[in-house]
Amino acid sequence: MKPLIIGIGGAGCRIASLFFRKGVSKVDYVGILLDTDRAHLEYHEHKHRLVIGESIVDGNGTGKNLELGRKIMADEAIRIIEHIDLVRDNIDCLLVISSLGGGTGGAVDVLIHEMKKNYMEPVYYVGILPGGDDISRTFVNFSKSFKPIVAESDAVIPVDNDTLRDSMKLRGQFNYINGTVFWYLNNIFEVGEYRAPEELGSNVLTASDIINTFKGISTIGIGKRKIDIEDENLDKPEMVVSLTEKSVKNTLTPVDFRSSNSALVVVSGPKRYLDFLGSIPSRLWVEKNIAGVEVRGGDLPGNKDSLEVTVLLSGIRKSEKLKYLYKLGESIESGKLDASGKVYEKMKVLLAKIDELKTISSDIVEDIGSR
Ligand SMILES: Nc1nc2c(ncn2[C@@H]2O[C@H](COP(=O)(O)OP(=O)(O)OP(=O)(O)O)[C@@H](O)[C@H]2O)c(=O)[nH]1
Ligand SMILES: [Mg+2]
Repeated sequence: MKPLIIGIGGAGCRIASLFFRKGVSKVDYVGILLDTDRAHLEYHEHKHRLVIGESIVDGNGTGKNLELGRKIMADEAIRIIEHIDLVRDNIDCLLVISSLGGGTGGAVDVLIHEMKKNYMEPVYYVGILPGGDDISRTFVNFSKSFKPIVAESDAVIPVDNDTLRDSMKLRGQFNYINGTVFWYLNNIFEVGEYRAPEELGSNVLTASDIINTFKGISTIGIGKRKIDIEDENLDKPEMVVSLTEKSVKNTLTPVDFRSSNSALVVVSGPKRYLDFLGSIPSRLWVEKNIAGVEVRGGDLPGNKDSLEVTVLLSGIRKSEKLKYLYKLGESIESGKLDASGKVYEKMKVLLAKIDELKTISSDIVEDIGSR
């Protein structure tokens, strides 16, 4: 499946750039990078770059000012669409990547609205959630940007930096997280991009399987296991099921995977591991464990020394983390929470409480939607 990737703002451009590297994927990714910050944009080598809002912020970024970002996005939407048209070639979808807490990145609903008017292909969105290291302004921006972006996009994948962070690392967290985001998304986009008959499993997925699955709030999970010689005698379908269970707990943002409406599983690994039942055990397990009944599955023989189960979960109705961040942003904005205080400390305490109170979790989409 070939997306046209649009990286916006600091975080969005850094993640999008990973897709434009040569030889990292079966997919021939195309796209553009946009930022209000000239210096940040010039750092990237990609050919198709566009500084936006120069007449307003003179290439200096918005400084987390969402109102400014919105004004710029509205002024520049048509010019951006013209640039998208320059790289648009045989694509299956458009994918916008940005941070939900940035002044530039949080303003993309305006652009996505314009894109939906111009293109037949679905428009997906990947958004970085604010987290532990961020200033309170980013939480406020998130609570203002999330709902309009969900409303404009065909599907949204939130990315939780706090979950994906490597606790062993002191530096380079963003690089590490961005690499993970690339890996997870690329596993899904490689579906349908077959180069040789040997790559075709017994159940073959195509781009339309993804399009039919991918709707509303979504996430991707991966369960992976290196294969040892001793593994050859183990029960392979059982191994696939256990990696599936791992994958739904190992997603880009913590969600209640059981509340998903649709899902797609891709099982990849050495052919001999897929010959018997392939992705079927994984698909059946997901079917049994999510609310919806729409589950698609396929296998990708080929690669490597490991068995990998990638799950795309869509139409998610519950995520305590999203709900919590949304409320946190609102509380700071309304002055209920002291914005100068250490947001993260409070967040940790509250998250612990939420963990205890999981039973009173309610529907995030309806909850946010009813405001
Ligand atoms: N995963 C990830 N998160 C990032 C990265 N850079 C910044 N962030 C997060 O993104 C948010 C800040 O957004 P930026 O992308 O820097 O903001 P922007 O879209 O450039 O908007 P401005 O306010 O105009 O600079 C914060 O929540 C950061 O923690 C990155 O490279 N990777
Ligand atoms: Mg910036």
